[in-house]
Amino acid sequence: MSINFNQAKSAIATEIMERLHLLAQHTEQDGMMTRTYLTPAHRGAAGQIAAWMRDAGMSVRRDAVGNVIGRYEGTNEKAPVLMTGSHFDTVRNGGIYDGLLGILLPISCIASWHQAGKRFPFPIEVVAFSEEEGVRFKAPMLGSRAIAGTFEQRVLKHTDDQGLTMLDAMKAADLDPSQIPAAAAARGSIAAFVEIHIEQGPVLLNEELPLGVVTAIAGATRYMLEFKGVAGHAGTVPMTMRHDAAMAAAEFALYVEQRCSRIPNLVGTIGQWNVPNGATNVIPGHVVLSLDVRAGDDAERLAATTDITAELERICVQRDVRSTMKKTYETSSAVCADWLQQGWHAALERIGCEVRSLPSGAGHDAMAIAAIAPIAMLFVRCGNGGISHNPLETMEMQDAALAADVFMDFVEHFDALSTSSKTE
Ligand code: HGY
Ligand code: MN
Ligand code: MN
Repeated sequence: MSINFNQAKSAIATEIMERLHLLAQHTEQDGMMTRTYLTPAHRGAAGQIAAWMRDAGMSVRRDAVGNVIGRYEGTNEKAPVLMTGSHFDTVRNGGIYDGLLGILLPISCIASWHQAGKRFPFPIEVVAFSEEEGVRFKAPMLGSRAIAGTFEQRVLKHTDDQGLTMLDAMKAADLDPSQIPAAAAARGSIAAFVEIHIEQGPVLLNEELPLGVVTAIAGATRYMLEFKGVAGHAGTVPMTMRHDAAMAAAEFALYVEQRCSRIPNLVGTIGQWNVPNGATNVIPGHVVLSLDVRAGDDAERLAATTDITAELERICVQRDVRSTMKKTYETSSAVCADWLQQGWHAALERIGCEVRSLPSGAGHDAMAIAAIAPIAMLFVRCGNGGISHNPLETMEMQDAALAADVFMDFVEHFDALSTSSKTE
């Protein structure tokens, strides 16, 4: 099917791409994109997003975890809201599109409707979720969990690398943690949540497709591990007498790779590996690792984590090394509502785009909101081989324009879609 690019909202796309680059200036590390929860860069970005929401004709509120929520009123204020959005925190040295596209695209589309005086028989809310990556306090999806009512108070005690607790960071940012329960959306108040996000993978790029419809989002389990051996002199302790924490960790890491290579859609990653106070001439006595295990199928993920835990024990007994393994996060896979997927399919066909459905290996705020509302996601093609969580992350303006076209068409047909979904 040939796509008439002119139909696409190129003016909106220009604005989205310009704003993505403008927001990237709110970073806490010069020369790279790092914006973690409640840092000055994070608060600067929140202020800029709020200003763009107001310019687009939305009322704006901030909730107790720092979500920035723009509301575009409808003609029937009692109708459940069509919620959209994504996160505005980033990983360290990440890309500028992850999360932000799902905030800026709807804002620019709403500005266009606002200019045309167009309202819908339902309100639209764009949520800039304050924390999804879990980088600063090792607790992901804070923003979407607060709205879903599944925020866990225990994470307030988590500390950042400087030893500051999340509670203190919130208070320093003029947030009131006692109001977090009030941030939860009322039951039935959300008709649907739809998230637009870069694919963060190579599927659409390899098949030369601009957009894709997500079928399900992979579940994940995250841990922090510590290995405790015996530090010693690198030159004098014979290899057979060592209790080397790093070698135990290395054997564990290779097992994770081997176990998670057994089936497609099961992945295991050790993203952080620290030897506190390590030195070239000292046998490591202490190693700290992170572990992230994901699969589209929850049973496969749980089988893998069971095996990995058992192997950790075997390695430590064999090497006479101690270890701890603390689960810091776990979420089941989330299925996208069929009727919403059909809504994306219909919008893609009306715009003239091929329909391609695919699962998401990456986690998204949508999986937290799935606890209280039907969800769906639209993926946008990534360049550079689909790389993400990397400064090479990139996407094309033309694909932003098509995504805006499809999103606007989806919303303009949403009332009929949600009505027909109730009669099925
Ligand atoms: O880790 C993830 O999948 C997401 O980017 N937070
Ligand atoms: Mn991410
Ligand atoms: Mn993301």
